[in-house]
Amino acid sequence: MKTFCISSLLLLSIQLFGQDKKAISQPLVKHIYTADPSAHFFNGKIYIYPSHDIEAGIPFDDLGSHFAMKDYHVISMDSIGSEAVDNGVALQLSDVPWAEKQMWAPDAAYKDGKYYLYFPAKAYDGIFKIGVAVGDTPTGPFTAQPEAIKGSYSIDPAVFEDEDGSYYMYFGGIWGGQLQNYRNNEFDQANELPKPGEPALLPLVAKLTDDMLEFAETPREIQILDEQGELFSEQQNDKRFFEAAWLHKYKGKYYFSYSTGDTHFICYAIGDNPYGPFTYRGRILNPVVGWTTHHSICELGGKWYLFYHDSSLSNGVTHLRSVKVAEIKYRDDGSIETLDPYKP
Ligand code: FUB
Repeated sequence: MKTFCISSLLLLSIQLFGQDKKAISQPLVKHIYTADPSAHFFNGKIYIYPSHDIEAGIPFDDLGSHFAMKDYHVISMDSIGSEAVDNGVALQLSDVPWAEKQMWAPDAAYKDGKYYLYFPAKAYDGIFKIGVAVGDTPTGPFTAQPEAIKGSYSIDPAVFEDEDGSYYMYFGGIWGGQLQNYRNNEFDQANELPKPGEPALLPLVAKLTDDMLEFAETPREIQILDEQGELFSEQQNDKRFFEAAWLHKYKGKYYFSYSTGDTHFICYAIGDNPYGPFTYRGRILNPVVGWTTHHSICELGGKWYLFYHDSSLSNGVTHLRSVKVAEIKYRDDGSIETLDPYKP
């Protein structure tokens, strides 16, 4: 995630273009800024695990330092359209021994009576890692493990429970998310983004241990292929992975979805197992107001919903976003209809 001049241009064009357009959804809560929603249906209720955006007074930079979040709140709803309740602070930075700053996009999972909150943050060496905190209820409070997950790195964890009871974490994000500094799971500051014609960087997946606290295996790259079975190149930035991974299953197929970052789309690719490869199928969400786009997908009462964010409430301030929800529709062939977040 990164902010630079082109982002202002894009934002402006969306706002100008959007003068006669109306947002298809309103922020779920307006008393705080929330972003990066990971939605789950636990015990008959909807729980949303978002980032809690704040104005920390940190100047914009290309590393996203102005995304200086310090805690997590869990939002709950009885059903789509009902009141969204802020359940207060579920975990704060000062209670995470290994983390120094920037609590970015989290996710949560449930297993055997416990709830697990997964979150990225920068450790004291300036490197993003992914941590886990454990709670007895979906809204916390959560108690952080003393150390980050061994072998974890970068940002945007998304945890998927498969029907056989296995849990997998998907993660990774380039630019501010530092994925470009890794090759074969090893960090080297000298590593950079691939050149335009080279294969784009890929997201990672790792199965979790039975206790949900560690990786059960070395993270593996996830291949996202075009229709010819080729990997996308770095310059195919309207289709290649940037950040914000999510995995859901629909009619026996695995749908891997993600943000393209600097082109601001939420795209998806379909595969036959949790490790991929996944074949690109299209866009789920067109660009929103604000530079970042991030989402989750959840089935509720037989309908499918996209939880996403935009910066409309803050009049376009990139790091002050609001979580929204809209229904998505599948076609008979399993493809997803692209959602336009603003309609005439
Ligand atoms: O909220 C901080 C970062 O912005 C997230 O980790 C990215 O996915 C982007 O939404």
